[in-house]
Amino acid sequence: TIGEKADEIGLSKEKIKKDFLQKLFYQLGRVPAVTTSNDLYTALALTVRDRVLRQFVRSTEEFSKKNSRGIAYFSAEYLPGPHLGNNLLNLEIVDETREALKELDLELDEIIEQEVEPGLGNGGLGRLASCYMDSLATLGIPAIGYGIRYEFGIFKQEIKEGWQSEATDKWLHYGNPWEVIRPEVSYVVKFGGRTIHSTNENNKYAVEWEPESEVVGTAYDTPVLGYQSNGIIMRLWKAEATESFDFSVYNMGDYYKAVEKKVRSENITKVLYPNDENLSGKELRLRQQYFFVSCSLQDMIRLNFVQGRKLEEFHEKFAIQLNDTHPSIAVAELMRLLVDEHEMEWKQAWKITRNTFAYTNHTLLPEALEKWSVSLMGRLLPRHLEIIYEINSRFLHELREKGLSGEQIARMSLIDEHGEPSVRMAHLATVGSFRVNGVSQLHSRLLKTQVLNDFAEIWPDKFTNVTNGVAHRRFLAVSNPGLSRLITEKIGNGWLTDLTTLKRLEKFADDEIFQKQWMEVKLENKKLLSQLLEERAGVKIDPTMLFDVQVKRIHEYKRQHLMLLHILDLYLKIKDGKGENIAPSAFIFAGKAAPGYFMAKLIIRLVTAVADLVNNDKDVNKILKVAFLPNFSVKQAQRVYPAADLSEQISMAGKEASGTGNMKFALNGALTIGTLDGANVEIREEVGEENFFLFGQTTEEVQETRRLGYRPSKYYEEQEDLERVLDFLVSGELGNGDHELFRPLYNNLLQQDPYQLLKDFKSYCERKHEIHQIWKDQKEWTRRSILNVSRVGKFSSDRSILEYCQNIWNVEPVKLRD
Ligand code: 26R
Repeated sequence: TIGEKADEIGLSKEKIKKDFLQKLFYQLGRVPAVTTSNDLYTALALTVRDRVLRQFVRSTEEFSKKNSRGIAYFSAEYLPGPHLGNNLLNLEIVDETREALKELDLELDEIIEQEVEPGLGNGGLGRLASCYMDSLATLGIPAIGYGIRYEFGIFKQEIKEGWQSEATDKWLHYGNPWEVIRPEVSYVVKFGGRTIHSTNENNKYAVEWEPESEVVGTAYDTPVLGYQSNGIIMRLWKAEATESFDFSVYNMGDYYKAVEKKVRSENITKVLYPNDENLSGKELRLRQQYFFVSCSLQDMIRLNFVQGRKLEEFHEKFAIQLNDTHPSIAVAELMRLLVDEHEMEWKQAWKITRNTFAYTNHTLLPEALEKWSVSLMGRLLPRHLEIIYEINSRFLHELREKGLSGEQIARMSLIDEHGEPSVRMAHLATVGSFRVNGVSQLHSRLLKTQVLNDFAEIWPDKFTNVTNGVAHRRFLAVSNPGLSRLITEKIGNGWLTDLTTLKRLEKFADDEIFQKQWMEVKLENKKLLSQLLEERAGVKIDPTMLFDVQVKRIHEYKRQHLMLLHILDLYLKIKDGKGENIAPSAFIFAGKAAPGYFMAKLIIRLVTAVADLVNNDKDVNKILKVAFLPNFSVKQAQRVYPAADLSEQISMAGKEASGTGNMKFALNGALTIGTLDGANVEIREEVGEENFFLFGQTTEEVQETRRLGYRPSKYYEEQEDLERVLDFLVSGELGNGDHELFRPLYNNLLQQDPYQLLKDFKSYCERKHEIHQIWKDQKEWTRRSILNVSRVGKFSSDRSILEYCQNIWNVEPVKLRD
């Protein structure tokens, strides 16, 4: 019977309870009477991990029988979020576990709360990698996610006197029950030194790399479970010193100096770099990139041999997806391994390399396009620089043969000769890949017509699009149980594996009973978020207010300050007694600023200043509230999306490659106010333009505005409301009477306004006004909310991964079942 089977494989309530107590006793040395909450969490995590590993081992066996092409996802960042709740869902033992614990007088949700998540990424790019791991596993694709096991993840954000301050993220402090160390899976990685070119015994030209130092990378595996059975691994590398870690010092016999160097070599995987910061010259970052790429490629070559295959077939058996350019040194490293270490001819090695890699671009921002100075690369990776020069010289030769102009050839070169010579990593990735993709239709088009236009012209077929998607099991099923239950009651649970079945909700959009249930679920979620905001931000919010939310990294291009200008406009109108049309609103912000990004930090300071002003003003605080939720993370995100009424996706058009928060909000029934940027375009297309609040210039209009010589002060002069709001920034009424505090923001907006807030301000406010009128008609709002959810089936990462399979990797998903 099913019951017996569940018991046998450990999925019954009884078995879970028994194992939980055993873990508590034998692995932690505790009995239920004396435990800390962390003991309870660890015991449960270990109980669940056993079951996860069982599924994982089964899938690995299945995969090796199938012998299909394996996918290696190379990403410097992952943001898996808390594992426990997600794994329980995927094992389908949420209820059994809840019951088992209840019998011990324990509350599952409280235990889940204890988990400290791995913050091994910055934001969108890292979270996308983890969404893709979820879908790869669920769809049964033989895949492995390679990355770095940072000892300290993204910094912990605290708010002190209104400012962001950073603390180290000690996520491993209580141990990590989800990972399995593999000491036997380890590789040596070399750095620095020199290359020796010679002709060997067989009269064959050979290059030897004599490094200055070496480190060892050791694998730490975290199983990632898919829904209902499959499991793949995320393999993260940790750096350790080798025995003979430093030749120059070691040979000198200076033991303590050598130990010092040893410690330094272990620094490689110490800490994740926050993005948006000026990373040029950050040697350690290049070390990190090369380190994890080299370990991963060596691991794949080993696997290739273990599976009894020839190196010549490498590209047939593996595809490597480069998550942005961060791992793009892999192109040169694979060439080095094939040519130098495995003595393959250059031409053949290049053919294999170009048929192995595919590259995903995630940003068009010029300051985020990675470059490494030739001098740094030559010092750290002398052999790779030679290989890059060789790739480049052959490539430029090809271009000359095609008859391209000298100017165009210089633009396409892997080496940027303007100023300090540097290697353009996006060019290396593009030349070394068989496919290049952007992450939304708009972004892929801009990639082809602007940033990589020269390449798209010579290789039109290389370029493609895969619109991002999100793990809806985590961002709906796990994080919004109320809505999930309601949806499943209506249309069954097919949406868990096929999100497009949400379409079946459409016919209930006008059903008044269903609308009422829908509103009740939202209200419950809003109550929970209110509690959290009271605890963490000290702001009391009436859950019946319109929850107007912007959560994402803080960056000028995302324009958090546009939302703030609008809030101040409402504030001033209420003070003038002209607030009658304003719907009671809670404006909720969260997100981290890169520690070295002054403007972003000032924007956070402005949020807290506006919050102080608004929340403490008796004329206003019945109508408006403002809150900044500190330390945004996957865990926090899971509590925010379910409670949002309005999703703010207001970046300047052409700047947000895709956005993925936009999808998570819509999936949880928030309506969107947004520009025609990134995936907003496609969300609007899906939900219908009448159900999406559009504002602002298009990408083309933005570019035209700039071309014509944008003068932001024109809008200040022409629009009284705008003038008043901007002047208010430096009136001394914000930030405890300090006139100068927000002056840099004020000056920036009036003088440059690179993201054209002032130009879009008017249309933003108009849309907001309309939103407030519609909000007053709760039935209409709810109808639109239901329609939004029923039409966002496209944005599951399952769909994205299927597109990668079909259009890029050329693999078939294999569904494995019990
Ligand atoms: C090189 C360094 C400065 C750096 C810059 C930017 C490192 C990392 C980044 C993060 C970028 C690449 C990123 O996270 N991009 C985001 O990727 C998401 C997933 O595709 C998109 O949804 C989002 O629009 C995009 O900003």
